[in-house]
Amino acid sequence: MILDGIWEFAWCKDNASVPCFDTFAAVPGCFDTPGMFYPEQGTAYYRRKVTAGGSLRLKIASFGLHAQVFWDGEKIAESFLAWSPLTAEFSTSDGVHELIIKVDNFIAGHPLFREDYDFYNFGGIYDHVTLENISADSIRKLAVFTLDHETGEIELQIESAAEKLDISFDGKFFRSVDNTPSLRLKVPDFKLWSIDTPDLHTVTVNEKTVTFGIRTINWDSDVLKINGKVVKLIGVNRHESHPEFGAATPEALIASDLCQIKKAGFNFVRGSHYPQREFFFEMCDRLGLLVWEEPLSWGNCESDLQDPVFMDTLEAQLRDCIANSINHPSLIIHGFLNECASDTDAGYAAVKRLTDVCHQLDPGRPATFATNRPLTDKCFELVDIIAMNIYPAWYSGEYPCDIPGELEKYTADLPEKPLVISEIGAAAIYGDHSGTPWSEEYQSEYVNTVLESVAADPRFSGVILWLFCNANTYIDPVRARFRPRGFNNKGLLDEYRRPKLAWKNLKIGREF
Ligand code: ADA
Repeated sequence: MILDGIWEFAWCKDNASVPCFDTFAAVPGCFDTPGMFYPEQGTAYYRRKVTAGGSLRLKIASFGLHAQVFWDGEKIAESFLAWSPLTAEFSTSDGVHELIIKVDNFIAGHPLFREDYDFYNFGGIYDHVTLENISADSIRKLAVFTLDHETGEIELQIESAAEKLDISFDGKFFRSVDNTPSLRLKVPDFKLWSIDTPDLHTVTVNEKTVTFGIRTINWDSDVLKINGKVVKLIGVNRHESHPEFGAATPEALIASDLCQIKKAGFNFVRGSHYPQREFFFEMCDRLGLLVWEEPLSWGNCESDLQDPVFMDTLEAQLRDCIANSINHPSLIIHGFLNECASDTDAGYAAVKRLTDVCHQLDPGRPATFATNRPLTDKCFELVDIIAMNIYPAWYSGEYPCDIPGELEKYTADLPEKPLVISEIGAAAIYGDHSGTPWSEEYQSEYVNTVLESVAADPRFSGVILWLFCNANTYIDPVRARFRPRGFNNKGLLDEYRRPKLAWKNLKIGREF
């Protein structure tokens, strides 16, 4: 049962006041968008009646920043893992019940979010709220791993108390087996998933069906391969953000963003800087767009990396990301810790810990983090891909600057691993045609020079432009100098998806 819709709504400036339900709000929806309480921090209460009974699983697919769930007045779940699903399993009598979701967007005291993060973290319920009946025999986990793209051999990992497992592929019965946690088999009549032919399969085990794709990723030299073929990533970073909807972007908007990205010739999207929604992955699977997902973090200094609460919460979210996204063939890179203190011992320990988690839970995908200190980084030996955020001719270097020359600085003396520019870009204010930095012309020329330079340089396995479209930031006197209008203006489109010259004149080379 999907519980989306218009719920009763109450807003409090603090966490403790008694809520007064004097209006209504949409679920999914953010409460700190301009039509609501932007840019205040506070607590929102969403309330509705639900007719249900038995053993239930309630799921809030994505929220921010801190959520608590009350069923008939009793707290049944709480989570600080913003952007990840929150689930509660519980039993209740048949009848009509009261459901309240309490969400706040306080930054102080949050285990993962920090005031200096360079994006506005909206408050609210970002994605569907669902309720389903569960039984003791329900399939609790069904994960598919491609073992061999030539034969279509896969491994199924299953968690269930059911005695027998009935397996079907693409709706056709395949085999019944005794309960087992792991099973290797060959998918009948399999088709490979790739960027150009994103063919998908379904597997059903008892009552549960998941969609998956058969493809392998290989990174044992200095190139990346998908299904044995070298691939050069050309992509954009994307924030889940829109001035009217906040992070609760409608699925129609996500679909249109991703279709435009694919149509423009890109093959890759980095979900910066938090877990991505299920719908986002479903679209990328169908479109043949490759994805980098990462848990919530940004620019973390040594003290964060040494803080057990921060690190434990981050690891918990990384584990969740991997478990939730494991079946999506579009997901090809597990990331974490964007621009952390990776030139320190604390950085080394943190990157090692999270890389080990990725390798343990998912040996079939490479793990990495985006560094902003490529010349002094200590962690390249730990990760599978070297990924660097660099901003020549924006934060460094003379204007207009020799971009190919700048790129060369970063390629010397690196271990033999695929090398990707995980962020590069320049800001442009929509409508500024002065030709100087901050103009559409400057950004357009910059972006095409970057694309051409990376295409021409075999040392790079890809480039991920910063940023698909403008995204909200917090507004304060210091930020105002770098984030005019309260936006990160490096979008190739503006925040309403109006294309700037850079998008209209994109030149994506054939090599990609
Ligand atoms: C960093 C960071 C991005 C954004 C970008 C910028 O590289 O990873 O989130 O802040 O800089 O626009 O300066």
